[in-house]
Amino acid sequence: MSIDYRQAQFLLSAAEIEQLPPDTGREVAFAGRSNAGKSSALNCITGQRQLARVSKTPGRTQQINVFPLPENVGVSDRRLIDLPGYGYAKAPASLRAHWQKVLPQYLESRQSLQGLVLIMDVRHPLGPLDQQMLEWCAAADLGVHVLLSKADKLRRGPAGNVLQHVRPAVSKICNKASIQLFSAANGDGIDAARQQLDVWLE
Ligand SMILES: Nc1nc2c(ncn2[C@@H]2O[C@H](COP(=O)(O)OP(=O)(O)OP(=O)(O)O)[C@@H](O)[C@H]2O)c(=O)[nH]1
Ligand SMILES: [Mg+2]
Repeated sequence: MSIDYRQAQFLLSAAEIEQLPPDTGREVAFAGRSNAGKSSALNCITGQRQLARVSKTPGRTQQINVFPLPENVGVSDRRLIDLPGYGYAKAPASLRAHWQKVLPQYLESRQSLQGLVLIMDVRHPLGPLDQQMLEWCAAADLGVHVLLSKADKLRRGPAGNVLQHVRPAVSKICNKASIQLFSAANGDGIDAARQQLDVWLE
C-alpha cells in the first residue's frame, strides 16, 4: 500500500525548531537553493496546486512549513516539511545567518526526520551550499534523495548527461544519497519520488 499524499494539509510555519510539532512519528523534509523548485515539487507530489506557495521571486519560503498527512491514509503521525531555501543573495544577512544555524541543527537533532529530499535545478546542480547540505546529511547519517528539478527545461539527452555527472559527485559526499530527474511542470519522475517518500514514511 502506498500513502495518499493528496491528503496532506498545511498545519503551521515555524521560525524556530522549538515551534515544530512534537518530534514523534516520521517526517520527510524538502530542502534546496532558493527558487530550485521545492514548493513546486511538494505541490506536484501532493497533487495540490496551492499547498505550498510557489513564487517567481526567490526567497518565498522563509520559514519551516509543516504539512501533516491525516491519520486516515493508513499511517499516523506523518509529515512533509518545506524548509526555507538557502543561497538567496537578497535575503537579509541576519536571516541567512539564522538559517545557517537552524538547518544543521534541525538535520542533526530531529529524531522523526527519516530523510531529506534535496532539490537542485538541473541547469545549476551541486552548488557550494548544496554540497554543504549533503555534508550535513552525511554527518547526521541521514538519507538523501536528490531531485534534479525543472528537467522539462532541458532535452532528454542533456538532462540524462547531467544525471550521469552529478550522481557520482553526490555519492562521493554522501554515500546514502539517491538521485533522479524531476519536473513539477509535466510530472516526470513523480512516481519515483513518491516511492522514496513511501520508503521513508511507511
Ligand atoms: N519549468 C519548470 N519550472 C518550475 C519547475 N518547478 C518550479 N518551477 C518554477 O520555478 C520557480 C520557483 O519555484 P518554487 O517552487 O517557488 O521554488 P522554491 O524552491 O520553493 O523557492 P523558495 O521558496 O523561494 O526558496 C517558479 O517560477 C516555478 O514555477 C519545473 O519543474 N519546471
Ligand atoms: Mg518555496
